[in-house]
Amino acid sequence: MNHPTIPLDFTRLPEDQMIQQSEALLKALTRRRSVRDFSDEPIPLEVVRRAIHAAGQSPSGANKQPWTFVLVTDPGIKRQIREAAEAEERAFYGGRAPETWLADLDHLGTDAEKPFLEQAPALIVVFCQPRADDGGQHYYVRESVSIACGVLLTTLHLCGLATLTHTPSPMNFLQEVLGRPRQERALMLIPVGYPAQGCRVPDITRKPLDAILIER
Ligand code: IYR
Repeated sequence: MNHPTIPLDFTRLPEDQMIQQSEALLKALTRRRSVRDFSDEPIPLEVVRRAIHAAGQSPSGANKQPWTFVLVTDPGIKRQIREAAEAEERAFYGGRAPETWLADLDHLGTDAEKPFLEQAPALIVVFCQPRADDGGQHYYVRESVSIACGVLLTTLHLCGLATLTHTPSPMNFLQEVLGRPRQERALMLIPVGYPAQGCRVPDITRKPLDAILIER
């Protein structure tokens, strides 16, 4: 066993600062909402690139970092993505989805129309790499990439940008439209931008802490 190590770069915070920070982050994250009505106003793309860089710091199985983020701003590519996504969504809403699933979506007011795929100034398509380019094995791929998506959504929110996690299913078309290698699989499509003027969101609540936390 001879693996190289370096000293951990860790900042020990005073307890009052830890508490303050945890309260501030909870407050900020309580205000994150999925947005489906975007302004077409441009956003600072360097913020998005840096958020992707931050997401790339996530832990991953055997540190294989099995993710690719494709940042799409080209209107022609956005239109292609919208058209292909809406074709899948029409099949979903038009019969592929079970009645119970559609009933569960009713309160969100979603349908097969996805104008946000063109309105939002940027789309981030997150791909999983089940294997490396050279055929090497990757591990816990969906877990790893999902963690990176969480970091990405959180970072974008804290940097003042609205997002949506959109998952048209199946998402194979994204691989084709974006020219990604065969082994990559799209996991999530994330429109990013400012909310449209007067944007409204579904009236939903989150579970209270005592409904999601068990302490032993
Ligand atoms: N992918 C579809 C349907 C949909 C599914 C779930 I689960 C949602 O939380 C929201 C929507 C769509 O994007 O409309």
